[in-house]
Amino acid sequence: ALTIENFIMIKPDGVQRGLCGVIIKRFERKGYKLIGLKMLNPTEEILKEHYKDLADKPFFKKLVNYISQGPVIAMVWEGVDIVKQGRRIIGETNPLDSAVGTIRGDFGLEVGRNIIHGSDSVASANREINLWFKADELIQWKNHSTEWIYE
Ligand code: DAT
Ligand code: MG
Repeated sequence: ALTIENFIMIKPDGVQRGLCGVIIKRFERKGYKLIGLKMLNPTEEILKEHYKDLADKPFFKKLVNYISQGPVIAMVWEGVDIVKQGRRIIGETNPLDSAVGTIRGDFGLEVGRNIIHGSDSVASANREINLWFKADELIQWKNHSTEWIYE
């Protein structure tokens, strides 16, 4: 089982609505390991870099304004298949298309208030982790449950 890392961010609506605990719990209970976490007010600069692939989209400015209201919770989660499984835990981009049981499916209604970000590939996860975190902000630790989560 190949262990990888994923960048997950609770957006300002998730923070304001008091969903941080339940969101973190969904990754924790699945067996993933939290190796980085911080609250911050993101600058427009970092958000424009983070979402640079969407710079030409008509919703780009609204998207950056929404998340730059802050604060956000930026996290790095580690474990097998965390990028793909993270997308499954989060749901579809539009909360109305997201299955009940996913974060967006359970807690959201609009694409412009979809609560959480998760990287869409291993390459973008690595890019986003490097954008949001310094190396010394990632904590390598041994979870005592590891041998009861992994065979
Ligand atoms: P995701 O967050 O599911 O990876 P994305 O990377 O395509 O989705 O887009 C990033 C964010 O941009 C998304 O979470 C919400 C916003 N967004 C995407 N498509 C949109 C649309 N059609 N209208 C408004 N906002 C949109
Ligand atoms: Mg995306």
